[in-house]
Amino acid sequence: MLHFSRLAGATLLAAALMAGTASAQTVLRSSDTHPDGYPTVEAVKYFGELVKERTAGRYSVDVYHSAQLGEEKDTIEQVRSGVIDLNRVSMAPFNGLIPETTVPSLPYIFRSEDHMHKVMDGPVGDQIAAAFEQVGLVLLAFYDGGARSFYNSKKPINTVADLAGMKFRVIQSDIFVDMVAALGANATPMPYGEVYSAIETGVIDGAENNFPSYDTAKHAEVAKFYSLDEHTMVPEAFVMAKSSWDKLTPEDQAILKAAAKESVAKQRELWAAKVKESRAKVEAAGSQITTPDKQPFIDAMGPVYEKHVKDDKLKAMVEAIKAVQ
Ligand code: GTR
Repeated sequence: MLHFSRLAGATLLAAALMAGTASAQTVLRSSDTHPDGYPTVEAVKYFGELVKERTAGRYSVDVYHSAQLGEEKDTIEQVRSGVIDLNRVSMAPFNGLIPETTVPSLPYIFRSEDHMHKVMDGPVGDQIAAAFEQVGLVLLAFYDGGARSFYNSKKPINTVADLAGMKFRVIQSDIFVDMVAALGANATPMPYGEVYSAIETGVIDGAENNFPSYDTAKHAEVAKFYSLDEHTMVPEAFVMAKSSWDKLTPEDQAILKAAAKESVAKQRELWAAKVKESRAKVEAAGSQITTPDKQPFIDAMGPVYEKHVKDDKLKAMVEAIKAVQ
């Protein structure tokens, strides 16, 4: 009898311990400036589902979309210090912090989306990913951010000369400031969330972004002239705090890496569909899209390359990108 109850007790204890382990859950918090449903938000959610499934619920991901945790620059600091675990941001705001991110942010560095994919999926992409470690981050994935183009509330832009003296909000990166200056216009870096009212009140004439951002941030409502100059194709970055990463076992790290990789294919699919949907939506709502000859825009970019591609490492990266067919 005594023996039996001891056994029962031990079984109960083991069961309790197992239950304890099974219910030990870590929720990883992830930030995104975009609203729910946006391809980057959905891709990170998909990543989270895979992680939850493959770790039997030990890890899950909560996506704080719509800049609930702050504007991009602030959330970059939060993820670096480990206040948040994950972050999906453009690569451009990293330009001042991580020199290697300069290269894919350069104007007209990519010939096409296909070229960009080949570069980011290849050795140059690996080199850029590795550089994130310098600032306390682990790069989990590069996502598509399409091509960025100018839009404004004043007039259609068909030539570089049409931009003269106009005022554009740019993403917080010196490359973007210098690019706009090289085109004869004025740049004001400001957080994404302030752009709508800055255009509406006339503080700026316009901004620059891809169709899904132009649409979902409602900038199309206040700036109906969209000019397809496609000046940059800067990819998005999905990063994890090194401090959160280091808490994972090597097995769990492998699970996260694989899930992130799978989320890239998903994001690219969602992205392609969203670009079409957003373009159709803004056109139906009255946006006027012009398609300028890109060559004069490309020709104006010399000073940007001279200033931002100075050291041998970056020069070699630019050459390596050009050589990718
Ligand atoms: C979008 C990008 C965002 C943010 C935004 C901006 O294209 O996906 O992460 O950087 O542009 O211009 O601030």
